[in-house]
Amino acid sequence: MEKIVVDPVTRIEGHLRMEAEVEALPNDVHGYGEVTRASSAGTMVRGIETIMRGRDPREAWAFTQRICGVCTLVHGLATVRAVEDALNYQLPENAHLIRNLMLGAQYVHDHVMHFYHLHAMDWVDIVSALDASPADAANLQRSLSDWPNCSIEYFTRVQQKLKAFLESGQPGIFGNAYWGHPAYRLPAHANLVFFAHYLEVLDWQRQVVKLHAVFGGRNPHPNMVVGGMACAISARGNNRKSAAGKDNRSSHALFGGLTAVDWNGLETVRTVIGQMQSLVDQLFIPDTMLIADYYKGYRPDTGDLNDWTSVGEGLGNFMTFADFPGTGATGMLVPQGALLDRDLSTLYPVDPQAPEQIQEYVSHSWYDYSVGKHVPLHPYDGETCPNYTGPSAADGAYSDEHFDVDASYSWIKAPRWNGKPMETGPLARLNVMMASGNQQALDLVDDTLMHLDLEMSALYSTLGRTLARNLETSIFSNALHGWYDCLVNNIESGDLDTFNDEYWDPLSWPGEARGVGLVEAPRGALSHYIKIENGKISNYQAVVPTTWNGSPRDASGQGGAMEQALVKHRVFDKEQPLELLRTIHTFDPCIACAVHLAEVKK
Ligand code: NFE
Ligand code: MG
Repeated sequence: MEKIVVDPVTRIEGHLRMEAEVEALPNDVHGYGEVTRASSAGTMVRGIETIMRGRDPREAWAFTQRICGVCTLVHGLATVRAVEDALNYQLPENAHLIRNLMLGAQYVHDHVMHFYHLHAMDWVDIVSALDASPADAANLQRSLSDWPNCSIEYFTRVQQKLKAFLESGQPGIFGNAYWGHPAYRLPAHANLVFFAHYLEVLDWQRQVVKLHAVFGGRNPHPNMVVGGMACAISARGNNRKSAAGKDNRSSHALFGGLTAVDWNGLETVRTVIGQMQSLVDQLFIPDTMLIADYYKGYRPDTGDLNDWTSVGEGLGNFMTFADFPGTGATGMLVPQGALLDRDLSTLYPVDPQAPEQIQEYVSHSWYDYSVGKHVPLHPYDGETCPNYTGPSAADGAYSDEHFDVDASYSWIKAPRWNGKPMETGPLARLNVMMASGNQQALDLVDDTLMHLDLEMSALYSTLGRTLARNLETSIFSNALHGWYDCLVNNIESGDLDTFNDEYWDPLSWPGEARGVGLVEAPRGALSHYIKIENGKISNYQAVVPTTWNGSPRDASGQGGAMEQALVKHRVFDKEQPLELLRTIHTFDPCIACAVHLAEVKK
């Protein structure tokens, strides 16, 4: 047995190390080996939870939101929801609608960015685009959709740009990859099309973040507020009274820093929603289908030894938290629940407040618990006591030394639902939506599998996880229109309320309170747990999507979804483990989130 170590894994947020134990392939198969066991480690410690103690719960969101710079909104949202849960807040409908719009826009932005800028180069060989015929690229683009940039001249210019960039001697973001690896299957002109889209999506991102700026003042890290949204609506530019008779602007003066949303702002939001929809429909989904078409099935004649629709499943256990209130038959666009062993016939209820249901282990993480290293804790009673026990060089830097996975090897804790490791994220959501009868989800999956000539089992794989992320994006880009129309209807009928100030004064709070803030973040189920005593935070714990997906082993040795997903992967070249990156990236791991402030080395 040998180990392949990828450290750091790039094109992710934060610091991740993956180790794969590999056995040699049988003599009749070319290539290096097959993965028998894998380990994932978060190699950065964060201490957000410890700095929350003693703070005012109303300002907590501004700290937690800095947990991450990719999911720029969700931790702030989880915090305000946790405080609102603890204090039994009722929110005005407009606050829910604006939150839905901001979270929905985060999904579309984040998923599209992940695909083109973080994941695509696992499938697309940028350097090969230099050899492409621009005419073939133009033909391919025209066959995919009505996207306007499809001329031979356009792809000629893009190719010249790529050539100048690579010849500059400073290829920057394209400098360090496995270009030329035989597991790349796309023809050169398809690679050129993807490079063009890489650049186009950079520009698109700059436009679509404006939605967050309109409602939250800026992006990343838009403003939030406990009790609603930190934006006052100024209908047609005057101080119209809300339906409740309150002056909408003055109520916001309570917390300062307000953003005023006027009709120009709402028009910007409408434009952004349209830009999101057309990119998803005309670029993102067709490109996803193109990748899937090339990468389904075995192609052992090449250097690609894996069928990407059959490797990379991971656990087959999925969990979601409910989100997008006021939408769909159940009142939540994403329902809450758990599925085990791919069985969509039983959707188990999930209660994040139940101590026996959600527990975090630190058996193989660099933390101690006062109750003992192998006893799990529910997050309300969670503890963050770092205890780094190596392996490392004497100065604390990482070396090539392999982890001792029987001891502690990660800064990520190991959360479990009813003792089981669960996958969260797009594949979990799509499955839970299907299990709960969401027709759009069922149709999307049916149509896609039929188009690609694949069975349902193909969904539980590396390519299936990418399909799930990209397909669900159309559910959210569609839903944005409905939330926008509802908000505009409310405003036109005089309802300008975005904020409930009923419990703003801490003197109105009980001596002790606790609550959980649940969000379905782009990467999966997110929960923040808060305990409040005498107006201050007495304990705070965040259990994050990548904490679930990227967890190390628990007390009984069960690994997390990413560890499990690498098993059975065939690797062509141990110096270029492209195959492992393909699957790791399908989880869109975020280690900044998972371990929640880099510790400055003394
Ligand atoms: Ni830092 Fe995050 C999302 C959250 S993931 S990206 O989505 O919450 O663990
Ligand atoms: Mg945590």
